[in-house]
Amino acid sequence: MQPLNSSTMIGATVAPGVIRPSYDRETLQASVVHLGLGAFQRAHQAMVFDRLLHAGDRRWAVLGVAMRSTTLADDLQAQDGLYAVQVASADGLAWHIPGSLVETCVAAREPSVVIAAIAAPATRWITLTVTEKGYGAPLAELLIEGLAARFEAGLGGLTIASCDNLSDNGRRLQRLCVDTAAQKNQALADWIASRCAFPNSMVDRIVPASTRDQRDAAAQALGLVDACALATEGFWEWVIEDRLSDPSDAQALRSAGVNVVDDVTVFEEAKLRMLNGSHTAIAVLGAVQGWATVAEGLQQPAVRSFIERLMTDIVMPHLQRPGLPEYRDALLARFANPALHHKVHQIATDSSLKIPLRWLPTLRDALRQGQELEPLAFAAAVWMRYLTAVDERGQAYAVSDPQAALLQSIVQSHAGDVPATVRALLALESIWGRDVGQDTPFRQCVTDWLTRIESSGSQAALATLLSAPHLPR
Ligand code: CS2
Repeated sequence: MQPLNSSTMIGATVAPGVIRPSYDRETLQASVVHLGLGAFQRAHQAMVFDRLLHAGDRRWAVLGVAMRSTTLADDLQAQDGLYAVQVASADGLAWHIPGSLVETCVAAREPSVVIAAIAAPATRWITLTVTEKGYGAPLAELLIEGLAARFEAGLGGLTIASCDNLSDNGRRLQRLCVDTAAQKNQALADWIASRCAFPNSMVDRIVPASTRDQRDAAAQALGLVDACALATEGFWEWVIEDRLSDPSDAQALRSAGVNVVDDVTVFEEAKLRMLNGSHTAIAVLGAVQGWATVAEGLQQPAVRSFIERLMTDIVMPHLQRPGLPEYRDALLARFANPALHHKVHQIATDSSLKIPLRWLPTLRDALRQGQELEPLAFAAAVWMRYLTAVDERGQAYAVSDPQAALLQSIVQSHAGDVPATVRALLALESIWGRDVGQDTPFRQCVTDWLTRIESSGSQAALATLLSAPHLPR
């Protein structure tokens, strides 16, 4: 079987029904630099840009930059930036080959390529999916070097759009860039602040990491070997703040289905707390109980009821996005999509950085207003059980988290003493804040749940949680 690339794709070998670029890719020049090449951007922003290219707007071709790892970038380069995406919706399966990714590179291996791309006259946008832990000095240095070259060449500013699951993501990135630049060159910092636009944005599409099965399915559907094939769901959403360096981009994005709004806050809060908050709860519970995927967990009525209750009773009362009951029901259906093999351990990765964004705001609101928070206290206890790195069937697993060593040493040093374990973990202010971590009733609640989980298992503890009367809706 031949590999997927520009010439094999054009040949008659690709199976009928596969949507592929009908535009000329040979002469496309990248005008978007994407930092954080991975599965998510390739099934989300890259497919939006592919729509714009299909519509004849040639300004959305992408240079995909992997921050460190070389495999994906090199595999994609060998395939001329092409890869297949299996889209699994209620209507069935469809295959797309987006064409917007025209080049790839690796920031750690060839930083000068990235800097030159940021400084290239044709570049108009930088998009980022560098994950929660990516917003530090190395990212800022890379961006600043590119932007400094742009500034010195007298070129225009850029739209720099963070597409990570962080609240206020655009403003955070702006502060990081402007503050870092100000330490070197105040004129550059002023230019970045005034000429570059950092829109807040909310991006949503469930995109599991690519698997061998996925690549086999792609080979079957395409008749070509695709080392970079992906699977995703039909649903996608991109809500972006109308704060763009070129204001006419708002219209272009809208034509491709992007929601360009004055304020993304209500969308971002709903997504982080409902979708991502539930995801993290499902992930740690799944890891502890030893099931593999989100969909597998949702098949259990108790897990489904838990997540439904978490969203309805605890999270929704503090949100403003319109149509929340429908949003919740759609999420439950998305989580249960059997075609998505979304691994719980993938989502449990970096939980110490995710909890403050996904659970803490809800806990804060609930405590402030004296409202119920039992399901999130249960989830917090499950996370603590997760840190032991052995599931309830006795299988060991790795806790993948930048703070894993600290978290696991806390759990080990207090083994057998639940109140001390809970006290020590809740004292970590970077995760629980001072207010929530030091709240005595909350601590008591988490202690009770962890005691139950340790004595009778998470399944029995969950049954107890669900047998308590529901709050009036
Ligand atoms: C997930 C997200 O891995 C995770 O932490 O919660 O990647 C989630 O699938 C996306 O945000 C969905 O838009």
